[in-house]
Amino acid sequence: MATSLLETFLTRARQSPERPILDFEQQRFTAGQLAGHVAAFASALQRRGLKPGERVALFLENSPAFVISYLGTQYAGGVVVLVNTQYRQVELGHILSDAGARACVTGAAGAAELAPLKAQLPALEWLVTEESPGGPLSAPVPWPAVDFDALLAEGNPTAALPLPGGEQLAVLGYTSGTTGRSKGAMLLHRNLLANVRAVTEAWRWTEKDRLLLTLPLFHTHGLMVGLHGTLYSGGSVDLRRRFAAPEVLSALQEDSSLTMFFGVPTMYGRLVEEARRTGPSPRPRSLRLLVSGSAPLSPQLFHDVEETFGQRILERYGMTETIMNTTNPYEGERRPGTVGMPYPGQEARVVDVRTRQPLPDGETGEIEVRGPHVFAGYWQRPDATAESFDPEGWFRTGDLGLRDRDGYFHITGRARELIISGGFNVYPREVEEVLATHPGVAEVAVLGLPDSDFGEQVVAVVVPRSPAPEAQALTDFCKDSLASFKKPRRVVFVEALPRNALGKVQKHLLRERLQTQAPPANVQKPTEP
Ligand code: MCA
Ligand code: AMP
Repeated sequence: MATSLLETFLTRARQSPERPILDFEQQRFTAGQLAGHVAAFASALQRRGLKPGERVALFLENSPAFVISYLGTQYAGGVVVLVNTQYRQVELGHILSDAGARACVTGAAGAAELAPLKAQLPALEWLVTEESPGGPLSAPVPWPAVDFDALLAEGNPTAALPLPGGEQLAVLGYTSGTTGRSKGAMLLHRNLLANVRAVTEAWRWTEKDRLLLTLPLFHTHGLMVGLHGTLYSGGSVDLRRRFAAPEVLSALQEDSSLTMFFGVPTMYGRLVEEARRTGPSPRPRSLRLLVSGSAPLSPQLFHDVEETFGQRILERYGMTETIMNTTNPYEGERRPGTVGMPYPGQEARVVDVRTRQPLPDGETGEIEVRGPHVFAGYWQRPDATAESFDPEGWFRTGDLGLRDRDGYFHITGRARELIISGGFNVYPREVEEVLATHPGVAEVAVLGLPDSDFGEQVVAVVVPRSPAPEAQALTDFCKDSLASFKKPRRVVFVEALPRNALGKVQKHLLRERLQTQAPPANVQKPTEP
């Protein structure tokens, strides 16, 4: 019995090396070719001194290089650190130094973004640079850099290296927190394997399947559902650099080899819009499964997708720390507004937020999960780990919800302050911390408001210092140090923030006020609080 997904992939590749596995732009890889590149990458890393348990950061867009580096790092015994390509200095500096990454695989743009962080990253020794799409390195970087293809050429494609054990650390997935900087969720090889088994079983994923994958590989949804499922089932993947609604819609309508598509609600909203714009077209026949997750899917969008694609979308619920938690049934009824039931072999329950006692069906509390998919804790954060688990091993998700009488879970809110914009998470505090350092900002509160495209949008409510800054200046200020999706889409100036007797900002009052005020643009002049 395999102890890692990596082992399953390598075994399958040995058994059927000619099987097509990955398509990307004009490139095609059979399982045997991919496995050869993975072995070459891994053996080259080892030759260059990577030791088991050492961290390699991937700061890369979707590409075969991502897939090869991901599996190759694990095959070398290393730990993959996932980094969103939109991250800027604040997030990058923190994640790479916290993880103590020894090497980083990136493109030209990523290397340029990293360069000013040299002093902050003493553990980082070298870079692997992938040429496309930013072209070759245009400026010198303060680390030795080896080209990705040159690194592959250094390695041995037939190397048979020791396989990682199930208890070994495979991935650090950074997840933001309400307090302080983001934490690295430690996922072990056995977590990855247990979850991919559960997902492929629940969705009847087989070697006949072909997935259209446009989700970014640096997050759980694209990587640990899309890519892992493909590798485990023996199916194939049509991997795209990014999501573009016109291309995805035509592929789903015209490419009869595709059987599955996974996305966040924003993607489905855009596909429905695109289908309305282009007019009636044949309904895709081969497509057997559309999956939505990472953010709430509205019942309206559920019905719009059904009308457009003739399919009831399957909504599921996951987290970086736990990969996938619950899923609507593949064969049974997929209910809009619900996230279904626990995957096979996993547990979920709802507890009272104060007493932590389990609640009866129908009552709202915090969702907790338990099972072999749940991570091993936060990297070098025993305090945060201890706070997240109860003594019986239940993990506190921070999501509020209920289980209905039929056993379906519903997510009704969040116990933590989290904005989910287009499937990307934004913690108000990290945006507040950046804005508070702007000389024109006396006080600031950041919150999420509904958005028709992204589900929620980041809004900053600012008490300015005189002279008041332009809203655009504050947005640009955020973009300089944080991922662009975290920048406020709307900046509202007020004279004071509403506070309670303890001095805590009453965001619910701000939210109520702002929701009743339609924004004339993304900029508003100072108004009464
Ligand atoms: C891009 N922009 C955004 C977002 N995405 N702004 C707010 N929210 C967003 N989600 C901004 C960019 O910063 C940029 O701003 C401008 O939009 C255009 O950028 P572009 O890259 O062209 O955007 P896009 O292609 O339209 O992106 C939309 C997207 C993308 C395809 C929906 O956001 C996306 O791939 N989302 C999926 C995220 C995901 O995989 N989440 C799973 C996490 P400017 O031009 O001003 O710089 S895993 C998870 O949540 C758990 C485990 C689970 O259950 O799955
Ligand atoms: P991340 O930290 O990026 O792993 O995001 C995990 C969070 O995304 C969860 O804790 C939920 O709040 C949210 N999430 C994931 N799937 C769903 C879903 N189907 N419906 C509502 N929220 C979801």
